[in-house]
Amino acid sequence: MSSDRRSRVGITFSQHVAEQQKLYPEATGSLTALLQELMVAAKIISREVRKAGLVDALGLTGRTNVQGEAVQILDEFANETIIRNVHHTGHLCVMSSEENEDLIPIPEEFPLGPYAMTFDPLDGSSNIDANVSIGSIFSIHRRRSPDGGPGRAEDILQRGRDQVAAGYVIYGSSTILVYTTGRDVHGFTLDPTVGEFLLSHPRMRMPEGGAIYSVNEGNSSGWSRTMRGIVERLKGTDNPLGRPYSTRYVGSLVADFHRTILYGGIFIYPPDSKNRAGKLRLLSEAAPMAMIAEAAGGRATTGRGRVLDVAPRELHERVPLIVGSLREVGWVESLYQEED
Ligand code: P6P
Repeated sequence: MSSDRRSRVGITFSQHVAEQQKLYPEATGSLTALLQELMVAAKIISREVRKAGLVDALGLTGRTNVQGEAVQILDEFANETIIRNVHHTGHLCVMSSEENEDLIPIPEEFPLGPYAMTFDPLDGSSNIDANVSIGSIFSIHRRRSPDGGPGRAEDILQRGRDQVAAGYVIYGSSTILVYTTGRDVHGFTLDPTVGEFLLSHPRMRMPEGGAIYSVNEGNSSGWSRTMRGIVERLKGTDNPLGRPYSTRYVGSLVADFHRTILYGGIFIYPPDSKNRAGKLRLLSEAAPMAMIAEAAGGRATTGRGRVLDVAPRELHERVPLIVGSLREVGWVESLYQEED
């Protein structure tokens, strides 16, 4: 590790974002402050996730969310924690959550701000009871509607390429934050003894190629012929690696993505007979992960085009996601183009 990288490792997230802010002359400090508040929420969620089994916080609430998914107790807790930690800060004009059918307005008693945030409060939550890594994902855009009044759908329904920041927190063997404001990708590990996210992965780079593919093959009967052919070739020798890839699949996007950005390879959630547009949500899952992947030197496509170029039409729109190393994602894209 270079001396520059080594000298920065261990600084706090707050110090880091304050330093990053200097790279943007037009910065007012509002995004920095918003990210810092978001990390307070992440620390609270991490504490709750870690002790969930002990305080009977596992299990279901009996409700289902807008996605028709059973809502876990921790889902609700994470959702409320994020909302409560940022809605009064004066940095946001509106929010949207995977757990909420409609926009989340900023309460009238609080000031409005220049940003709009979309988030998945606890992605992969169906894995909670099995103690499998889960995570929070966030995506931040600049407000587009006229200042003054409450934020609107147009502030949320923006292309991924216009995000000003994106990130995730993975609650695994340790709690790690990975975020980007578009230039670099940085990772921070929560040190519970001091209660701070400390820089542990400065300037993360997605390996140009990898030896792992990650997809839920249980859905393969509902895939397109092209997708079935791609996965068969990944298991053989007629692929960029020249030999069979290993397969890893957690079923928690933050875990599968985090492994991919560290080790390289490819993660795929393609359309299938149950999810004809794919299962992952554009605004709260695919677009933030795509911004991180591209900022780290990787690539993210729907199979038909760059994820970051997709113009969202509704809050909970779903898209196919093919993300990972340039070599593997580029190869998959070329096979899709042959299909056309
Ligand atoms: P499947 C979790 O529910 C999630 O939204 C993502 O975290 C994950 O990548 C995907 O769904 C897993 O879906 O159908 O493989 O269980």
